[in-house]
Amino acid sequence: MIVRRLKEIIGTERDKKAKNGNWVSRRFLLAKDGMGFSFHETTIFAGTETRIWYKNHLEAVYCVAGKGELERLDTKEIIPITDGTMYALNGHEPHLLRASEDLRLVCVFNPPLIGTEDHNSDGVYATPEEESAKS
Ligand code: 9YT
Repeated sequence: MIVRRLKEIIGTERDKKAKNGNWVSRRFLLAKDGMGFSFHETTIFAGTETRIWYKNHLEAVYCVAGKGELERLDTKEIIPITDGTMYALNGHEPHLLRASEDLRLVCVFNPPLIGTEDHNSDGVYATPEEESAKS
């Protein structure tokens, strides 16, 4: 059994800050934990817009606090995001994620992240194999 607390993660390698400064991701479970998915708490900072396209992953997101919106780049649909909203990117949908207040999101990825992933200029996370080969 694995038990982890946020205060044990902050400041460690599981505490990943985006290089563009838009978000911080506390990665409670990663590929090396052997669960078959990774599990994160992400804060998207107020006033930011993040381009995302998880072409190599499936992601489910549950908002527990804050306000924002997701704009699908394929359909132009705008989806408001507040406490209690869940969305699942089961079609690898490219999108923009905007926060008007700090958004606190619980996120699950399949395949699991290895831990060092950050978005490239298209908003993509590398495959686990590509990401491992970087270090
Ligand atoms: C919702 C989303 O994908 N935000 C970007 C960070 C990501 N959730 C992560 O790596 O934890």
